[in-house]
Amino acid sequence: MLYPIFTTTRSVMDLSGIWNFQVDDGQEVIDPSKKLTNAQVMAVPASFNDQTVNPEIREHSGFFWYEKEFEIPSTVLDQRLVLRFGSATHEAWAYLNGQEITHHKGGFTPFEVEITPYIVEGTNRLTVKLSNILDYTTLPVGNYSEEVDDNGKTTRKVDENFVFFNYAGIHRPVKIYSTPHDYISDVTIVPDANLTDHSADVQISVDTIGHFDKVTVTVKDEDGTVVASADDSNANLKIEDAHYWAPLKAYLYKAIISGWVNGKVVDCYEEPFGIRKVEVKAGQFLINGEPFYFKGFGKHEDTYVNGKGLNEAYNVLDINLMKSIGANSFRTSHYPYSDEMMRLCDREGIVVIDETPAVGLMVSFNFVTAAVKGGNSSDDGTWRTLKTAPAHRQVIEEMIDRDKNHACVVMWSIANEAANFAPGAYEYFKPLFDLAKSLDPQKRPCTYVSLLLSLPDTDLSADLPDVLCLNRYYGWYNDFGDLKVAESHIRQELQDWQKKYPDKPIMYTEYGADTVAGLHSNYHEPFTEEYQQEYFEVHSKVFDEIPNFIGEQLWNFADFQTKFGLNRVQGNKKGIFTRAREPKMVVNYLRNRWLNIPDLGYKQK
Ligand code: BDP
Repeated sequence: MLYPIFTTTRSVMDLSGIWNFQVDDGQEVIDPSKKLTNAQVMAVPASFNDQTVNPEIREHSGFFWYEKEFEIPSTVLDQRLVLRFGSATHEAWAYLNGQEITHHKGGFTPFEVEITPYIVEGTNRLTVKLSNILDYTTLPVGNYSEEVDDNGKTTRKVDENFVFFNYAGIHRPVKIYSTPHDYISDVTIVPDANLTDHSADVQISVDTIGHFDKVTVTVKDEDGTVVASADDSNANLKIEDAHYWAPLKAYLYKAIISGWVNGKVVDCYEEPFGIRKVEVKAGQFLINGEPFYFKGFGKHEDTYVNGKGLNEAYNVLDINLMKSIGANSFRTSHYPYSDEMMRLCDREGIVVIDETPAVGLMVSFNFVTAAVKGGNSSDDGTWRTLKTAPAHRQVIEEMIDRDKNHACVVMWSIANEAANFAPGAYEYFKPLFDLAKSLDPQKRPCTYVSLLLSLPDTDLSADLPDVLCLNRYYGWYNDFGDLKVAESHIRQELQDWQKKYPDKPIMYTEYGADTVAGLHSNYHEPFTEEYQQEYFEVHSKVFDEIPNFIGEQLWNFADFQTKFGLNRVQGNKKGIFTRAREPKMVVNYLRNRWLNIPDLGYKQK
């Protein structure tokens, strides 16, 4: 799906700002053909939860409404008009002037609908009903229950089956963009870098709707010089002396696509792209032919007040902080991030593992890990219980469709911490890996990230991932406070994986210790800044011993909000930065380590 941009033939109107908002408590029937009667103000894009001081609204599970009135400039009224939501969490029904125009389920991917037939001159009213319900059919997975009281009032409850606050609302920009009636509907770019002569073959396929006499494709470099062009909607372009996109050394070309009628450009679209080669070979992760070492984070879209709503200033700061400590990458744990963040990473050279919202696919999540190790005792029933496969297929399609052209995306993560140890896991995941592989025009590697119950002898689907991505908490959820024992467990497990899959690269996609900023100890007590630093030191030591170990993405970039929990002190404190992005002590240690690890060529064999 194309990102809405201004071009010589298109314009974009942004509906960000103050909207009306009303919680649907079931007490009155809300009729979308009428104005909301009891609305309060709410900023968009942002989560609604932290904009209120009313705990009942903050914790509300169920339905809620947004509403915005706007006018359309008469200059674009003869154009094709499209309404696009960057995301609406988790399920949305949109009404324009009282008529339902679209419905979308899934809170982290964009959706759009042509609104030309519904728009009126003068004031238009956009009404959006949202639901933040998560259950065993949705991604993420929630434990859902409802109670009806004596007066017939239904109270819904979503207990997150994952560790982040179930923020909801209109999280990403709502835009109306115009195109001509005959228009460019999609662009797919597959750059193939020829490493021997430093050239590239770039395949650019253009989809159109309506009639064009011809479609032309022009590629410009960063100076605006035309380096290739073709009169073909399926162009294969040769670029000599190509500038490659590399980690922290981004280089973006621009494809300019024009649809022509009678010698005139009727529609025009521009897509930035990078040329780089990604391969997994002999236990290494190669970018442009050189072994890449992932240094970075699992992150969250999570900031004060905005919640999971787009916060571009934080995005910019986060990338600056990453660069300042020598990080080169992150995973979009645990859902696809905003279009805006992906475009920023393309531009800044940040390497991204792009993850679906498949988190919580383990019905026994939270129970004692030791109890399910090994054999049939590990059957927690997940794959007989969950009904997430259709949502999973849908989100893989939507994520790849949206992100397929991004140079920053080097790997797809199909899920986070599923019950890969439970019978049925392989059967569940095999078709999803096949789907992702078949949909991705760039044929990127695919992975899932696994939790501690998925060990070399218990993970039933570990043949599937191209890279073994491990979330491990030795020294925290296991071996709590005992880093000596933790060290030997980390080493032993990594050696076992390497023995079992000598050709698969291995990386840590999570490891961390909750740390309350400002808490210190002479005795390396858990929760202190000293313990956090020692925890990472011990891991680094072992990582450097394992030849196939190709990256460390710690948990988490910053402290973030969660539901209330016995071990959550105003959220998860595993950040190396606080939620306000202030550094904890360990940042200096990591900066020292990471600035001395080259992005390419660290683990030569
Ligand atoms: C892992 C999850 C991550 C959590 C982390 C933790 O993948 O989302 O935040 O543990 O508990 O299970 O800190």
